[in-house]
Amino acid sequence: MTNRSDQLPRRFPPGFVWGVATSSYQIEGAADAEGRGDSIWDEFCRRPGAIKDGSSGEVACDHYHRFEEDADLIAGLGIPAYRFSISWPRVQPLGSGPWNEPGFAFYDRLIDTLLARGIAPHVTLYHWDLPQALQESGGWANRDTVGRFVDYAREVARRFGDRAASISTHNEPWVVSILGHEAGIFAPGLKSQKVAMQVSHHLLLSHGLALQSLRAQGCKAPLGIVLNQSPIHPATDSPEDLAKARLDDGLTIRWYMDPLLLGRYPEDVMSFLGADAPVVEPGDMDAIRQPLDFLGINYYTRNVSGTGAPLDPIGAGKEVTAMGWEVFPGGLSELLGRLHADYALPPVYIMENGAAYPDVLADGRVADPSRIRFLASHIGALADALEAGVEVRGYFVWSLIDNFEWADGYSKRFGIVYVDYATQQRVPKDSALWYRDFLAGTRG
Ligand code: IFM
Repeated sequence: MTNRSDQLPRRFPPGFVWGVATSSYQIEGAADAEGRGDSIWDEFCRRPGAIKDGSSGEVACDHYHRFEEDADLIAGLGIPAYRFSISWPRVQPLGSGPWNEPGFAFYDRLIDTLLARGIAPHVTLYHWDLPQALQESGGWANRDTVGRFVDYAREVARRFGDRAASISTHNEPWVVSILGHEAGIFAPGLKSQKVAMQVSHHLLLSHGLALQSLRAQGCKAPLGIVLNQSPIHPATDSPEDLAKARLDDGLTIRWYMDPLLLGRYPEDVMSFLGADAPVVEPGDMDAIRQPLDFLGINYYTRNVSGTGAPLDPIGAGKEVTAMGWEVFPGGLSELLGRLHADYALPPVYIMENGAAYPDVLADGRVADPSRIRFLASHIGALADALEAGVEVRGYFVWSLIDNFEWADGYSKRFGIVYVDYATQQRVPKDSALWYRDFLAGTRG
C-alpha cells in the first residue's frame, strides 16, 4: 500500500459504492422451505467425499429465516450496499415451468428490508445453484439451458428491476465452467475440457441474450456480469514458462473479456483447444457482445504459471491466507491497469475481495488483524488504480458473514462477521469494526 491507512478514505470519490457480498447457496439454508427445488449443489454435497467436511448448504447461516437480523448487521456497520444472489430453484424449482411465489416473496421482503435501512441491493442472477432438474437434461452443456436462463432473468427483472441497484447475470463463469466441468471439484462434478468449454460458451451466450431481453423489456437496473480474474505471472523468464503464462492468461482472462468486449474468442486459445473448442452458432458472438453498464471483477490473488511444479507460495516465503492463496494486493491495481489498457472498459465494480483466516471467537471477540491488513492493502491498491485513471465505481468485501465455502465446507471463514454455527449467533470481527470506521472516514 502506498498510503497510510488513515489517509485511505480520502482517496475515494463521493458516490463510490461500498458494500459486502454473499450468495444464496452459501448462506440461505432452508433448502426444503416453501417449495424450493433441488440445486446441483444439493446433489453434489450428497456425494461422499465431495465436500471436505461432509457438510452442505442445507442449513448454512439460516439467512432465509434471519435476513432481517443480517440486514440490521449491515446497517449497524454503516455499509451502504449489499450484493446477494437469487437461488434459481427457490423461485423456479424445476428451472422451467411454474414460478414459486413463496420464493419470490422471500427476495421481495429481503429487498424491501434492505431499502428500508438505506442499503442498496445488488442482485446476482446466477451464483452457481442451477436447478437440478436442468442438470438432468444436460445442464449448461445443453444449449436449451440458455433459453431457460433468459426466461428466469426476465422474471426476476420484471419483479425486482425497479428496486435493484444493479443486476449481474453470472458470477465467475470460469469457476462454473472449469471447476465444475473440467476439474470436477465443484458441482456438477464433470471432468471434460470439451464440455467445460461448451459450458463457458453457453454461459456467455445466456448473459448476452439476457441483457438483450431485459433491455427490450425496459429493465431499469444497470446490467453487467462478474468475472474472477488474476494477473498471470510467469514462474521464470524461460520461453516455455512465458508461453504457458500467455496461454493461462488466454484461458482465464481473454476467454471472457474478448467475447464480451470484442465479440470474438482469442485465436491462440481456440487453436490450443482444437477439437475441444466450443460449437459457436452464427450470431452467437454478436449476441454475447452487448453493451455492459458495468463489469464486475472478483480479485483474490495473482497466479504464477509455468511448466514446472506449481509454485508453493508458503515454501517460497510468501504470505498466504487460509486458502493457501498468496496475499498480493499489487495484483489488483496491475490487473485493472492492464484491462483498462487493453479494452474499452465500462465502469468497473470490485464485486468480491476478501480473505479466509482461522478465526477464533474468544471472550465475545474475534481478533483478525491479518484480514484488516488484507482489506486495507487491497483498498489501497484500488485507490492506486483509480488514480491511474481506471473508472472503478464500487468495492464489495467477500463476505458479510462466514458461510459455506463450497468444496471446503465450513472449514474456511471469509466473513467480516463471525458465525457460530451451533447457535447461529453473529459476532462482528475486528475487521467488521475496522470497515465500519473506514467507511465513516469516507463520509467525514
Ligand atoms: O466463496 C467464493 C464465492 O462464492 C465466489 N468467489 C470466491 C469466494 C471465495 O472462494
